[in-house]
Parts: sequence; C-alpha cells; structure tokens
Amino acid sequence: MNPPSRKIIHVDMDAFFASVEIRDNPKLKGKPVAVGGKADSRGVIATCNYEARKYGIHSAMASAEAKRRCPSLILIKGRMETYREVSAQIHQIFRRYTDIIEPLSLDEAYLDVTDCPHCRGSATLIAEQIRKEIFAVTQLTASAGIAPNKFLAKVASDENKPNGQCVITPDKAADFAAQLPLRKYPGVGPRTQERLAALGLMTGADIVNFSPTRLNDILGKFGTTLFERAQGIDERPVRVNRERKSVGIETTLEHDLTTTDQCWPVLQTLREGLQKRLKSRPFNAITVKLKFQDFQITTVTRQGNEITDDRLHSLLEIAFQRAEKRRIRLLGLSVTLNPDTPTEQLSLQLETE
Ligand code: TTP
Ligand code: MG
Repeated sequence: MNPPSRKIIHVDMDAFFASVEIRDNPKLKGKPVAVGGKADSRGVIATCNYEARKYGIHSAMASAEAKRRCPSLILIKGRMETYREVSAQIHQIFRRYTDIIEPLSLDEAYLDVTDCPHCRGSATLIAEQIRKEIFAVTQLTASAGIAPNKFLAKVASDENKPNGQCVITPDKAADFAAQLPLRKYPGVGPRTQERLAALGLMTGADIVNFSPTRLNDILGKFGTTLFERAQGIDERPVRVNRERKSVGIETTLEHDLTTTDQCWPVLQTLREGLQKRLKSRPFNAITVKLKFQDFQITTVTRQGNEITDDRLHSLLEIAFQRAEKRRIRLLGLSVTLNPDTPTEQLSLQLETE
C-alpha cells in the first residue's frame, strides 16, 4: 500500500533583504536597489530587487560588477537585525497552520500541512492565506510552491515569483519533473549542468531515460538522488529544527590567493578567531570553506573535536584540489557544535566592510 500523499508548502519571500529596505524607505520604490557590500572593497551583492535584476544583477555578483551594469544602482549595507525580526514574524504565521516547519534560511521554509485542518485541508488555500497574512503583518510579498514533496514545492515556489504561487498536484508530479530543465533542479549548479549537457542531458525526462548506474558513476550519490527527483520523487520529511548548529568565521581576502601555502596563515588566523568565539564549547565536526574567483563555493567537512594542524591541512588540501586553477577569494572555517550545546546560530553573513 502506498503511504497517503503529503501536502508540502515552500514559502519564499520575494527579493527579501531588498524588499525590507524599500518597505522602510519608500523613496526607493521603483528604483534598482541591492543589498550588499561596498563596490570598492570587494563586496558582493546579497540580493537585489526585480528592477535591478533587469540589468542582470544577481546574488553573489561582485558589487563592482553590479555598479558597472547599472551605475544608478542604490547599494545598501543591510540590517540583519531587521531581517531576523521579519523572519520571526513570518514564522509566527506559519505556526498558526502547522508545527512541522523546516527553515532553510531567514526568508524560506518548508511546511508540512498534511494534517492541517484549516481551509478544509486545501494546501492551495492555506498557502494563499499564509501569503495574505504575511503581507498584512509585514507589508512584504511572498511566493509559495505547493506539492506532494519538498523538491517539487521548492521548484514550484519559483515558478510564479514574485507574489505568486504554483500548485503541483500528485498526478502532475512526474510530468512536471520530466519537463523541468536540469538547471532548475536544486543541487545542479552550473558545472554539473555543463557536465550533464555534454552528455545530451537537458531535462528530467533525459535523466529518467538515462542509465542510473552511469549517472551514479558520473555524479556519485547525487546521481541516485537526481534519478529519483527526475521522476518527481522526494521522500525527505520536513524536518523541524533541521539546522545543525554551527559556529564559524570567514574572511574575504584583500587579494586572491593561488596556493595552499598562501592560504595556510589565513586559516591559522581564522582558527584563532574561531576558538575565541567558541569559548571551549564542544564540537564534533570541522568545515573548511573556499570561495573561488568565479564565486563558486566548496566546503569540506570532517569529524573531529579538535582543530589540529594535521586536520586543518588535509581539509585545506582537499578543498584546494577543487579549485582547478581558480584563485581563492574567500576562506572560511566553522565547527558543528555537539547537540544540546547552547548556541548562537551562524547567521547568513553579509559581506560588508
Ligand atoms: P533568496 O530567497 O535566494 O533571494 P531573495 O529572497 O532575495 O529573492 P527571490 O525573490 O528570488 O527569492 O535569498 C533570501 C535572502 O538571503 C536574500 O534576500 C539575501 C540573502 N542571501 C544572501 O545573503 N546571500 C546569498 O548568496 C543569497 C542567495 C541570499
Ligand atoms: Mg526569497
């Protein structure tokens, strides 16, 4: 017997940081606005409004490049505190409908409303109502995807952005995944997409008709996941408190680095800073993060409760191998705290100043 179909909603605020800034300063309305670091200090764009997106500006683009594309761009530093407050407000609204909430970031969450009695159990109406309440409370718009699983709900929430929603009923799940271009599959970045395109694989349907074994050879474990997703399948539950608490520190480098020897002293400094921040709280895993000149990010994580030179070196080596001749523009170091440790959560970092 098949388990009963689930009802999952993915809610995602529209141009979140930028929308908050425009709400609080209506003079910005209708103008291209971005939130991010300064153009003259290697800052990057965290996000921008839809007017700015018309110029090709997007998250993670260098602010200097964004300014080149749109000289009239209004660049704002950002107010994390306020974004956190709004995030708390929307979560309060979510909780009126379900306790099964999995936050993905400040402005995004999955909700499992399978057993929600509101709106006669219609997830479509629940999503509509949630978006209305969000607007009433925050004057900000959200988009939503409604589907039988997380993967489809996430993709669906992008379909009618901004201020829209999209429903994928269980009977349409397979067809929807089949026609979906692979670049829209979460987890398929530009590089993976290129590798798949080189094999003639462009859509979900192409994946379904491809050999799962070969897919696994090419993409490892993700190959198996992708094969499932391409059929519209995703059994992952909505996990409450999914975020594993971590504490980290990172630095955008003054000048790009090209060797591990150059990275090593920076990593040492990060370790000192992290240890200060940690105040001897116990942890069980260590992560090194590199951002390359093209803004691609890679992370390597190893189990461990101590940041020894050896461990740090090997993490750096592994991460660095993925550079493939690209220069390093940012280095980060973080640890995953043991469960039940009181924490302050690692927040989305704006790379300002
Ligand atoms: P997103 O939901 O990815 O983007 P968005 O809400 O700005 O726009 P969209 O309408 O397309 O959903 O991210 C939410 C917020 O997280 C975003 O406003 C800024 C922040 N953010 C970063 O700080 N760095 C990043 O690289 C990304 C992608 C987002
Ligand atoms: Mg968003």
